[in-house]
Amino acid sequence: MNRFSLLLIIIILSLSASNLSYSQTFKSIMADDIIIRQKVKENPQIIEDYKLYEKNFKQIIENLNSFKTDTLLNGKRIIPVVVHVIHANGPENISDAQVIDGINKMNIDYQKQNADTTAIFGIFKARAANCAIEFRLAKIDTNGNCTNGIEHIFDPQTNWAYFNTMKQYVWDPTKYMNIFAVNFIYPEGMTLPDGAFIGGMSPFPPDNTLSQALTGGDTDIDGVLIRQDCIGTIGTATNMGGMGINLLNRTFTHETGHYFNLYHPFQSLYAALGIDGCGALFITAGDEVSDTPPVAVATQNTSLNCFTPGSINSCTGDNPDEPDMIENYMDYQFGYCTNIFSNGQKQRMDATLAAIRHNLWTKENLIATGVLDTSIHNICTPIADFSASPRVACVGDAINITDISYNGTPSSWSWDLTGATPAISTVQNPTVIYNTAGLFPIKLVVTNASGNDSITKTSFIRVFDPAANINVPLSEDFETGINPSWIVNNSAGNGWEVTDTASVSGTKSARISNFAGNQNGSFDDLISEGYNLNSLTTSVIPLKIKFKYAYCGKINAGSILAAADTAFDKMRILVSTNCGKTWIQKWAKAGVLLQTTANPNQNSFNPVAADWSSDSVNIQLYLNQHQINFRFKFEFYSSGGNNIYIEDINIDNGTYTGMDSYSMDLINMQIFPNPVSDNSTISFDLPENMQTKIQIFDMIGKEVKSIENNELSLGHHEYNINKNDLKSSGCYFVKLSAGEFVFTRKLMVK
Ligand SMILES: [Ca+2]
Ligand SMILES: [Ca+2]
Ligand SMILES: [Ca+2]
Ligand SMILES: [Zn+2]
Repeated sequence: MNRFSLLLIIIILSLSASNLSYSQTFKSIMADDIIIRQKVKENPQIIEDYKLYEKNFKQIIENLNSFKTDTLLNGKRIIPVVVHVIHANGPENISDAQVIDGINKMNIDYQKQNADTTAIFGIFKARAANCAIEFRLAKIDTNGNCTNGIEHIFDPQTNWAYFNTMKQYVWDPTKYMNIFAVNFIYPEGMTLPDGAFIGGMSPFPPDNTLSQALTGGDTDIDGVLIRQDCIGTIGTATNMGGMGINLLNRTFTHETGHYFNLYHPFQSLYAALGIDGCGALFITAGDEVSDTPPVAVATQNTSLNCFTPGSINSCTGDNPDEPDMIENYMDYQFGYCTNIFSNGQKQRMDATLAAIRHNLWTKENLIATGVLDTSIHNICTPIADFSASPRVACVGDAINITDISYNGTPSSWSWDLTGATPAISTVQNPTVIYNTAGLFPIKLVVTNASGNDSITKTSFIRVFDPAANINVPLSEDFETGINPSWIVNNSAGNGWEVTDTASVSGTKSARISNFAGNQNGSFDDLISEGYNLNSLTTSVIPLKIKFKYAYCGKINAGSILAAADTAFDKMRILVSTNCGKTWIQKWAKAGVLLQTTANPNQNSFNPVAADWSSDSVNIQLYLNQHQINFRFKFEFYSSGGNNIYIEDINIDNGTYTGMDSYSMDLINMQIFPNPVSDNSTISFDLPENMQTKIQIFDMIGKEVKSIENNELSLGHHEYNINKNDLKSSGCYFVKLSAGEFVFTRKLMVK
C-alpha cells in the first residue's frame, strides 16, 4: 500500500459527502497519522531525530528497574486527570456522569479488567498486559481550590477544536493529564470534507520528536484531544458521529495510548519512499514494540463489523510470521473490535511514566491534586453558568432557561431576569416570557454550603414583536451598508460585511472575507428583519426571494491533504415565520456546486461581472399563508475555502426566470442510524406541500415495503423503519419521491 492509503479514506468520504448531502454514514478518522506523514514529508530530518529519540527511549526501557516506583497504590500508578468539556450549549456539553463513565472504562482497559479479552486471538492472549494505571479525576485545581475534575467551558471553538484549544485551557500538564472533550476536531490547514470527522488527536509526550513536529515544541499542547461522543459508553457516546454506534470508550483508550508514547502498529515514517508499516530491508517501521506484529496499513473495515481476530496477516516479513494483532487498541478498528495492550506496549508506558511523565504520579503531586483523598466526598463551590432556549423569540413566547452550573451542585438559585415575566426567580430552571421587544441580560447566582458564584450574560435574549414588520417589496443592494435592523452573527474570525471590492448594482455588496481570517468550522449568519408579506398588493406567482451571489473554491498549495487540495464551503438560505425561533432550510449549496466560476482559485476571490450567478428561493407558500412575520437568513459554513459575496436581494412582484432550487440539499433526506440495528428514522424537509411517496426496495429492485403515498404538507417529516419490516440483513434502497423529485438512499441492515 502506498502513502495515500489514509488520504484515500478521506477522499472517499468526500465523494460520499457530496453524494449524500451532509448525511451521516461516515467513518471516523484519526488524523494523527496523516499529519505526521505530512510533517515528515516537509522535513525528512524528523526521521533522524526520531531514531535518536527512540534509541534513548529504549535505554530508559532497559533501565526501568532502576527507576523509583515508590508511589504505587495497590500496585497501580495513579494519574490525576482534569477533563475540560468545551461546549456551545449543545449536546456536546456532556454530563459529568458520561465523563466519569469514560474514566471508569479507561481504568478497566488499562487494568485488563475488560471482559472482551476473551476475544483476543489465541497466541496473543498471553501478551495482554495489565498496564497498572488508574486514572482519577482531580480534586484540587491549579490554584489550590476544590474541583470535581470536570470543567464545562462555553466556547464555540468546540466546533473547530485543535491544538490551540488545548493550549488555551490546559492545566499544568506536568501535574494533570488534560482531557479536552470537544464537538469537532478541525486540524489547522487540513481540508476536511463535509461529513468526515476525526475521533481524536493527541500528541505523544512533549519530548518526543514527533510531538515536537506536531506542536512546534509547545509543551502546553499536551493531553488528549477527543470528540465528546468518543468518551464513555453512555449519553452522546451511544451515537458516535451520528452513526448509531458506540465505540465503548476505546477511542479514549487509543488516544491516551499516544499520551503514554504508543505508536500505531502500522506507523511508517517512510511513506514518501512507498514503505508501509511492514518496513523494508534495513528500514524499521511499525510501533517500536516487539510483541505486536507489524501491520501494513491501518486496519479499518468498510462495514461496521469487526474482522475476525487472527484473520489478517498484512506483513509476512516478521519472524516468526504472525497474523496482525488487529484487536490492538492502537490499530484503527472500531472500538468494539479492540481489547488489548501488549506487554511491549506496557513497557513503553512504564518508561514514559518513569521519565517524562514521572511527576504526575509522585506522592507530592497526588497530594497536590487531591487524588489520594478518596474518603471525603467533596462538594465544591459551584461555578455558575446557564443556557436558554430559544435565545431568539417573539414577544409572548416561552423561553426555557437552564442551569448548567458545574463543579458543585447548587442548593439555591437566584435569577435576575430583567424585562421578563417573572423578573426574578429562585427555581433551578425557570421558564419566562418577554412582553416587549428588545435585547435582555440574564444574571444567575448559585449557592451551596461551600460558597457562591455568579454570572451575567448581557444581550442574551433577543425578542421581536411579530406584528411590527416591514412591508415588501424588498430591494437590498447594500449601497448604504448592512441594514442595522438585520443581524450579523459571527462565531469566529471574519463575518458578513459590506465591501466595495465587487458589486452588481452600484458599488457595494455583502461579503465574507473567507480566504484568510475566517475560521474553519465556523458559522456566519446574515439575518433579515421581519417582513409582512401580506403587504404585497400584486404578485406574479410564485413569489420568490431573488438574489445574486459569487463564490469559488480555494486551491491550497501546501496543506496537509496534498492529493485533494481544494477547499470549498457551504451556504444555506433558511426562512422563519416565528421571529427566528426556528428555521426551515430552503436552499443549500456546498462544494463545487456552490461555485459560480469555472474553477477554484489560489488567490483571494474577487468576482468580475461574469462570476455572479442569480438564483431564487420560492416563498409562494408563505404568501398563501399571509405571513406577516417572515424572515430569511444566509448562513455560511466555512471549510477553509474562499470568499463569498451576495448582492441584490429582492422580494418583489416582478417576473423572474431564474432556476428553482428544489435540490437534494433542499429536501435534505437522511436515514439515521444507517445501518439499521433495530429502528431507523428517515427524515426529510418539503419546501412546499407535495405528493410524496416512500418505498423500500431490495437489491434486485423488488419493492419490499411502501411507507407513505400521500400529499404531505410543507416542513419536516420523519418516518420510522423497523428492522422487522425488512426480510433479512443486507442492502436495501429507500426511494423518496416528492413532486417531480426522486431521491434514493442505500440502507444497510445488520
Ligand atoms: Ca505477519
Ligand atoms: Ca450593490
Ligand atoms: Ca466568521
Ligand atoms: Zn492514533
